Order: sequence, then C-alpha cells, then structure tokens
Amino acid sequence: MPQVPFENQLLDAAESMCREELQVLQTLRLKETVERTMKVPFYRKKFAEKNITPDSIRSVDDLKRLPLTTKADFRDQYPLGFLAVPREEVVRYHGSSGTTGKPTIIAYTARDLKMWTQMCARFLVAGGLRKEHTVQVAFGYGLFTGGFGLHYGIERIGAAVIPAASGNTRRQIQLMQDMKTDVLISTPSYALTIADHIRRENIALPSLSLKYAHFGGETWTEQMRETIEQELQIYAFNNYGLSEVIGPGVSGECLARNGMHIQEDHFLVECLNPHTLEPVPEGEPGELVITSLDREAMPVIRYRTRDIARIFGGACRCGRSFRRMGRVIGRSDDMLIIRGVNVYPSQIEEALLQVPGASPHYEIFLTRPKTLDEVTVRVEITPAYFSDKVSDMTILKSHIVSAVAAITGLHLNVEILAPNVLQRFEGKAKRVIDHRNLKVE
Ligand code: DLL
Repeated sequence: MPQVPFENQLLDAAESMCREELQVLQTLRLKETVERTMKVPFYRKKFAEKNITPDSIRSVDDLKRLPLTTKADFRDQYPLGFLAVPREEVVRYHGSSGTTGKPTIIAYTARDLKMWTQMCARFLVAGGLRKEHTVQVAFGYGLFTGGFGLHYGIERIGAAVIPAASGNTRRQIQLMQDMKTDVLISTPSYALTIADHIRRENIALPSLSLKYAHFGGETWTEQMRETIEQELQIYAFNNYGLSEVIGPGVSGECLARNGMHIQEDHFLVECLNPHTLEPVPEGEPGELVITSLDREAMPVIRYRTRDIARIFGGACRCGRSFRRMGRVIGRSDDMLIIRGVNVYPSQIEEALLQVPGASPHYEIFLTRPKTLDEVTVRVEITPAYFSDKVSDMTILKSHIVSAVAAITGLHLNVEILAPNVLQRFEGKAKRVIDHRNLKVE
C-alpha cells in the first residue's frame, strides 16, 4: 500500500493517553453508564437479575457480568424504550433503516452530539483531513447517521463541507469539478459507481481535484481499496460505526492505514466468539460487542454488532494509544454456509479482484433447488477485457473459479456478464441476492 503524503496530527490529547490512565477513565465511565442505564426498565430488570449496581463495578473486567443487548431488543423497545433521559433533553433523533419492519430510533442529547462531532473530527484528522480541504459528503442526510454525523465532524475541523447527499452521480461529479472537491465521503460502493460513471462518460480524471476519501458503512476489502484508489487516483481510508451505538466515528484509520483506532475513551469494545460468547484470543476474529461509556440519551450495554473483525493493540506510528480493529470481514448473519464451508461475501470479493478482467461489480446469487444451497457468482467483465470470443471468456471464467477456490476452498458456479448490466449503488451495496425462500423469523 502506498504511503500517504501528509503529516501526522492528533486532534486532542486523550487520543494518546497512557493505557493505565485510560483504564481508570473507562472504569469511572462504565460505572456512570450503569447508573444512567438504571433509568431504562429493560436494563434495570436485567441488572436486578444479576445483582448489578453501579458500586459493584470496580474495573473494566466487570463488563463481562453485564447483560448483552441485541438488535431484537432494540426492535422490542421501539421507539424509545432505551431512552435514559427525559424527552425534553433530546435534541436529535436518527434511525437505522433495517431490512425488516420498523427502524431503530437513536436519540441524542446536546452533549451526545458534541461528543459525536469530536469523535468524527478525530478520525477524519487521523486520516489527513485538514482545515484547507473541501469535502463532499455523499451520504444520505436524514435518519441515516452517515450524513449529519460526518458533516459536523468536518465543520469542527474547519474544513469546508459540501452536503451533496447521496445519489445524482452526474451532479456529484459536476460539483467535484466546479468546487475542486479534494475529499470524498461515501460508501466504498458509491465511490465505485462514481468511478464507473467517470469512465463511461469519458470524463478526464485531472478535471477533478480529489485526493482523499473516507469510506464506511459497509464491508469492503483491501482489493477494493486498491481498485478504487487506482480508478480515482486517491488515498482511501476506512472508518466504522453503527447507529445503535452512535453512528460513524466508533473507529477510523490513521495515516498508517493498518487497522482503525477504536475511540476507547468513549467505547469499550469486546471481541467475542459469537457462539460461546467467550473472548477470542487477542488478534483473532470475533464478534464486536460494544458498550458506550459516555452517551446520555441512549447508553448501550454490550451491544452485539454481529460484525466480525479482529482487535489488536501495540504501538502505532501515529502516536495514538487506542487499540485498533481490522476490517470487518463480514457480519455473522451474512455468513454463507456452502456445502458445510463458512464463506463471507468479502472473501469472494477478494478473489474476484485478484483476476485481471473481473470488474468490482458482482453479485452472489443464492438458490436452493432442493435441500442444498447453490451459489452463483455473477461478475461483470471490465470493458477492456470484454470480447465476443467464447474461448477468451471460458479462460477468464476458469481463472475466476480457481481464484475463488483458492480463497474459499469451494468451486462455485461463475457467470460472466457484459459490462454495465448489474445494478450500481448510491448507498450501501446489496451483493447477496437470496432466492432461497428461507423463512425469516
Ligand atoms: O452505517 C454508520 C456509518 C455511517 C459508519 C457512515 C461509517 C460511515 P448503520 O446503518 O447502523 O450505521 O450500519 C452499521 O454497517 O454494523 C457494519 O455491519 C456496517 N459498517 C459500518 N462501517 C463499516 C466499515 C452506519 N467500515 C453497520 N466496514 C455495521 C465494514 C461497516 N462494515
């Protein structure tokens, strides 16, 4: 990966505090969080069952005694069952759309918003955002936390923000050209859509001034980073977050681009085996379980994110003392079990992007003709490789089958498609098309 051309900078001193000092702060804040959540009937009941009181929290190790919270709990408590402050103290609501039924509503007090702004500003500064930049935010502004969350972080730094919101790709590119936008903020798949549009419309890349991008909101691979960086001639950074615990800003990459620093003064993040719920050894992938440490309106205890990633410590050359998380490999509920083998969609993406001629536009099509799942990987060819010679296409297909087999151990069906036939995305991509007619509970 190329070295990024900017100087390291920290936004505030807390980012480099020593681990001992951090633990003291975390313990204090965990106690306060337990106290605050006593106002939420859901938690009060669970604490009573386990004899938990704020005074019984003596160190961060006591975290493991606390109850877990799931997405289903959020659904059951819709809309405001998790509110820990009087309604008049709420100054903003967001929500996550969810694929089924009602959204999850997230509430913020004025202090929550201030803290969230600082968290977003921190990771943006870590990833090179400076006062002199012009930043285009191509996330939805609305219930989704992406738009507003990043927006205020950028303003906090003093950079200029263009709240372009998502969609209308032609206008996005026009704005980038006219306003000399140097930083793009979006999902990685929307950046691909933008790159695709630029290529199809023969827009000269030098007419854009883009240098950096901060991508988040969905799983993407290192191979996808390389593809987007090459296509747009930029440096791309990863950032992670989720609505239930605040929105974007939970973690983000620094100039070393070796993992995302977790904002550990605001969140305790555990990495657990999703089946046994025991901690996995340091550095091994597990499910991230997140506890907020200073949220007021909706503090959350041990939220099961379903996101699978690894967490590791150790010195980083940026000087931040916060531990890092690796890329999210996938969600435990996105994992496919094909002929007994566990496969994440991101592994298929990693394989595809290693094959010259395979484009980053793909989908994973699932069917269940009888009792077993069948998977077809449908991938567009890049325009440069597109040929009507059957033999060329057969060779390309066999390369893709082998690349997928090398990573997943499975020989999957591969269907090669002409360029521009698959759907393009403006927000989060939908890569897995499930036609198995499985019952959803
Ligand atoms: O996507 C918050 C966000 C907005 C993060 C913008 C970063 C940038 P939700 O809609 O609640 O919130 O979706 C959260 O998205 O549990 C992950 O599965 C996934 N996700 C978010 N960031 C990343 C990332 C926002 N960098 C869900 N890599 C999370 C992989 C990510 N997955």
